[in-house]
Amino acid sequence: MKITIVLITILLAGTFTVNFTFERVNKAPAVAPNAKLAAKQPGISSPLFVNLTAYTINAFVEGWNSSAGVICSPSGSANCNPGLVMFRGVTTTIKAVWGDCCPHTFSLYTKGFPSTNVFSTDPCSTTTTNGCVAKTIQFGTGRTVTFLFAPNIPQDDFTGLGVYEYYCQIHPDTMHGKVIIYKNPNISGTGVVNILDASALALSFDSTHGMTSFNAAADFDNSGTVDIIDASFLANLFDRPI
Ligand SMILES: [Cu+2]
Repeated sequence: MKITIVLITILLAGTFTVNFTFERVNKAPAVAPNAKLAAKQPGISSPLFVNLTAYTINAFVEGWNSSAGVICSPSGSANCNPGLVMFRGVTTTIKAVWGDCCPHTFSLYTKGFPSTNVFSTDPCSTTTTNGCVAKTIQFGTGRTVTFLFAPNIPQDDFTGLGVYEYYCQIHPDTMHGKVIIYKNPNISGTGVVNILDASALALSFDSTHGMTSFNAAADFDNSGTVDIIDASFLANLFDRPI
């Protein structure tokens, strides 16, 4: 009975969301489907959504997705330095578009890494635990660079979402946002968030780590419990390719 209710809830929510909320690629970016959850994370606001695994972001000294002469905080646009959403193990494509006077980089750093310690000479490694994880080349006039990355966090340690800081290494004070990382909602590996994934979540619903029914893969936010937050997250992404 419980499983049936959860499944029906997910399907109804998913249908509603797909029909009324999502924007397609090439339209103006919409607020991410999981924006409410993301916004609860400290320092994260206005996640952008192009499609589930692709973003385009504009590089200005004043801040990512700002514009020349408009510093992101406090006067910049609402989408300045947007929070980006990624999924563990899923390759995300970020196109960084040069926008102004100066060269930039798009660079990922570990959670909480301070802007004062970011330098263009920093070496980057995907195995680093305190510093630069990966970066693009410096890109200047007229250039667009494409950054591909598949995060390997969060681990199944039940300490919450994975987080990276993204910086321009040349302008880290102003060009700084957050990447938040969920586990892949496509548990079944079919390439689409579908009924198989909803079923996996339903079977584990209301369980906590340590219980036999607990499925860490369905604990998308890595909270240690498969709960309504995970169900809502899946519902928001239902029917989406990933
Ligand atoms: Cu820059």
